[in-house]
Amino acid sequence: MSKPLVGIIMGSESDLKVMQEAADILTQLGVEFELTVVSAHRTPQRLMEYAASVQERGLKVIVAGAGGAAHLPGMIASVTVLPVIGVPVKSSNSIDGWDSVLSILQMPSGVPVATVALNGARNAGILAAQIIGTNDKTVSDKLTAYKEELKAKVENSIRELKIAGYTNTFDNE
Ligand code: RP5
Repeated sequence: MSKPLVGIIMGSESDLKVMQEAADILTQLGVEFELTVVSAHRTPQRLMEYAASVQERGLKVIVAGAGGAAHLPGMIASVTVLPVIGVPVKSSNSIDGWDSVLSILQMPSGVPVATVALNGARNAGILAAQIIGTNDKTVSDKLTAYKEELKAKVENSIRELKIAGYTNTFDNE
């Protein structure tokens, strides 16, 4: 096994049901990753040590998920210069998800976090792979094949709707 290039972290093990999707798509795209819990509020020392170690351990991108008062992605971004992708999680302590979205999204100038949609861990994984793919043709080829699959699914649903009898004057052949 080669060294992980993406670090997936989350504020609590309870976030794993969402964050697993980032792990799954990275596995599908052949990108090595590591995954652990780092809590900004419950283990602040670990947060600082983790963030300080990422570059020397060879990671290239961090995917960080948290819910409620979600400070983990922003605090990691405050320490490292690696790109940080934030995943707002709709957790048990979240009012409606907006608390987590805004905590991760509304970063001060100078400390960006690339924020995906609420529970959007799959997109976070894809974005991480796209960053890795800028310098890795194997990964970028897998991403191209993945996009082709997405296109084929849409084309298939267009055919099925036609077969089901829906009028569509746009795709008239
Ligand atoms: C956040 O609090 C975590 O990221 C999690 O989304 C939420 C709830 O954590 P638990 O109480 O389930 O451990 O810090």
